[in-house]
Amino acid sequence: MTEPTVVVAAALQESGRLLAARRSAPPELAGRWELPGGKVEPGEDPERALVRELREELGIGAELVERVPGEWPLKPGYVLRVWTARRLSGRPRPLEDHDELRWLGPDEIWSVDWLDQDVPAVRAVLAALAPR
Ligand code: DCM
Repeated sequence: MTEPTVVVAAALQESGRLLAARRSAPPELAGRWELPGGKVEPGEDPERALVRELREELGIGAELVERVPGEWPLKPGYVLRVWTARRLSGRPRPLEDHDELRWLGPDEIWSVDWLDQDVPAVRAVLAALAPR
């Protein structure tokens, strides 16, 4: 059995808002919103992969805070893992794969059309961010 390909994504938070990104490709995902991220390359550390993806896709420097517990199935052979993250430098811009970014306040989280597979991940992010 081959291991699933890991897709890593970030819950970037700033001033109590969460960054959502609207996909521009591929056609079947275009227009839907996701937590920004992408595929881990063979042999690549997943956390380094996520920092790389945030630099490539959004043009920002970021550091990961903690893994959000859980793992969510994407298409067959792919799983999604999520980390909370903090922006260190740069202002996010939709450089690759996205055509719009939005910082969502607590009341706006469900105002965008998240990819089906990202919905349980976003719920887990909210649970992880809830005041403890
Ligand atoms: N993907 C997803 N949810 C995310 C990030 C990615 O469902 N938050 C999916 C979309 C692609 C695959 O993972 O099918 C790889 O993503 P990318 O094309 O961004 O590398």
